[in-house]
Amino acid sequence: MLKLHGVALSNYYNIVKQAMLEKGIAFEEITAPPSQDASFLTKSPMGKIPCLETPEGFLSESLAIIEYLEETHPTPSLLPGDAYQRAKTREIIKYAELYLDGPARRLLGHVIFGAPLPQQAFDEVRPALEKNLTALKRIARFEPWVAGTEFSLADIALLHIMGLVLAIIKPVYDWDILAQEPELANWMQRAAAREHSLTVLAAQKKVREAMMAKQA
Ligand SMILES: N[C@@H](CCC(=O)N[C@@H](CS)C(=O)NCC(=O)O)C(=O)O
Repeated sequence: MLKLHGVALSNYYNIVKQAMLEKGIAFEEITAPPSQDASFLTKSPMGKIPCLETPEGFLSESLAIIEYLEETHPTPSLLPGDAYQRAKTREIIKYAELYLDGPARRLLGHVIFGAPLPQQAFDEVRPALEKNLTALKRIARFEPWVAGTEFSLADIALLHIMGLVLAIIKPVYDWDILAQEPELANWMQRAAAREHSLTVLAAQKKVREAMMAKQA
């Protein structure tokens, strides 16, 4: 059976987990935080989570993993049938990863682990996110799903990446993107209401609350 290594707090872990649930793939969850330990680096060479244990070996990088799952378990499909639309779907995923998660993550240590607020990141992240969200809106379709009429990997990726972005920018900037972006807000509500989104987000909330209780 496939084994998904990581922790439910991680948005990237949750992207892969939801893709597996949506596809009805049987898998086991192995709790493993990110680590630079030699033994973990043999599984995930950057020490990041998630990684997937397959019968042929380990795979890291969530996009590579979900593409593998799409090829090995083609139904139900989470990518459009048309090559151009498939590429547009991957384009949204890359935008979310590189241009939303990337900048927001610079403030993660402060928000999640109570590290000092890095001033340079504080000054740079909000303008970067404003620019990058404008770019994302140019390719997002919300018809009703982000890449078009079908629910896809782009919805899963954007849902969990936006979850991280919102959890960071609210406390740091008191910035409520969803109040400013009704289309994005409506889409997010729709995406978060799906059965498997609810399962994955509930598991994340449980871990987050346990962590906060420990820190208090
Ligand atoms: N590009 C990677 C990003 C994964 C990632 O950044 N995971 C975080 C947890 S959400 C992590 O492992 N961070 C620890 C680190 O960067 O060393 C992917 O798509 O899987």
